[in-house]
Amino acid sequence: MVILLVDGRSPITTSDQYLADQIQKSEKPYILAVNKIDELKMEDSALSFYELGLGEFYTLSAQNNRSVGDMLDGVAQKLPEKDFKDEHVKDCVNLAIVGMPNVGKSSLMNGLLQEEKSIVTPIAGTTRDSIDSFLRYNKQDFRLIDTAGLRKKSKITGDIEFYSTVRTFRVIQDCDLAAVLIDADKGFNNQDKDIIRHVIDSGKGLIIVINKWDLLKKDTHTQKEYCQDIYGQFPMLEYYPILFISVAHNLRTREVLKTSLEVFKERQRKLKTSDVNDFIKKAMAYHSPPILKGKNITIKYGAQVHHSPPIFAFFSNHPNDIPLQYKRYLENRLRDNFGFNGVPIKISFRDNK
Ligand SMILES: Nc1nc2c(ncn2[C@@H]2O[C@H](COP(=O)(O)OP(=O)(O)OP(=O)(O)O)[C@@H](O)[C@H]2O)c(=O)[nH]1
Ligand SMILES: [Mg+2]
Repeated sequence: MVILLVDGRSPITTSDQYLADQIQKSEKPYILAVNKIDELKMEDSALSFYELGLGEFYTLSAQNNRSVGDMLDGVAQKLPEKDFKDEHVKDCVNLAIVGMPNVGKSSLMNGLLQEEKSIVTPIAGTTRDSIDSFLRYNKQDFRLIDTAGLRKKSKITGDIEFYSTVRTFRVIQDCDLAAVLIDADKGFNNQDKDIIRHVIDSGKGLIIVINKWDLLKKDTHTQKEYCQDIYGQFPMLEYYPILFISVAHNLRTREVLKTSLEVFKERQRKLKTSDVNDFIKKAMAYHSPPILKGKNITIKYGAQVHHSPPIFAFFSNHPNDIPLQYKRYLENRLRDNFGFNGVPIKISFRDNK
């Protein structure tokens, strides 16, 4: 972990910029701390430090011990999570295969393992009722997480669907991205929507996989119509990949790995602060925020403050008054400009004062 401490009373120096670039290249966790901000009214003078491209920063006064504790909280937050999350395997694409019972999750996992020769023995996840397998595809290690099938003579007499939902949610918590399987013949239902919503709300990557495509008569069902039907029910899914496969006929199953890798990489992307600010300027020029109750809303600047999942901070004079529609407009334009296909994006609107 690196703390870059800069002098908040002098303009950005070339060595500040050099160090900021080195820190980003190192991919180590970091904190930018702007020192010598002795009192609240000096905060504004620190705004120029966004230009370093390191995103959010802490202002403090080392001499007066002002806000040093806040910075320490930031340090604690950024420490690697591996100490707390024992089941998350690093350097692996942690891909959860989830969906309603009988959609073909285990079949898909077995199918992929048979094709990719470098199998490591499947091992049981200790806290998730899951079966994990490892494979290598395109020079990348994958950990596939399948929820273990319910035992036939289960002692659980309660609501089986509720039980499998709880397990699904546990698996989602532990992945980088989830492939949500849907039975083509049964269609897209409310439980599928709940699972999808949960994946998105958890900030995980998402791909929709329509399995058993072999069972549909293709003259009446085209992929395009199927997608349109899904978008009609869940418009946000236009920004997530939808694959049509048949595990039984070995049709396009490898697409699941290819697309997963793409989504995994999109989720890791971090945009440069200058690009985000150019974007904000253009988006506002094209379609300015509405004037509400006589308030002239502007978004002054912004940065991507986090990746995996991507989180943006946009600073505005009236962060609490930006209408939902305008927020959606910004998110959609952000996606049109920068991609992030398959990845949930969060924009946090903050006060620029
Ligand atoms: N027609 C057809 N059948 C399939 C396909 N994929 C899987 N199946 C069948 O669907 C049934 C369920 O497959 P599983 O892989 O056990 O499904 P699952 O999602 O793991 O089920 P649970 O673990 O019980 O939730 C099996 O009979 C499979 O042979 C497919 O692409 N086409
Ligand atoms: Mg299964």
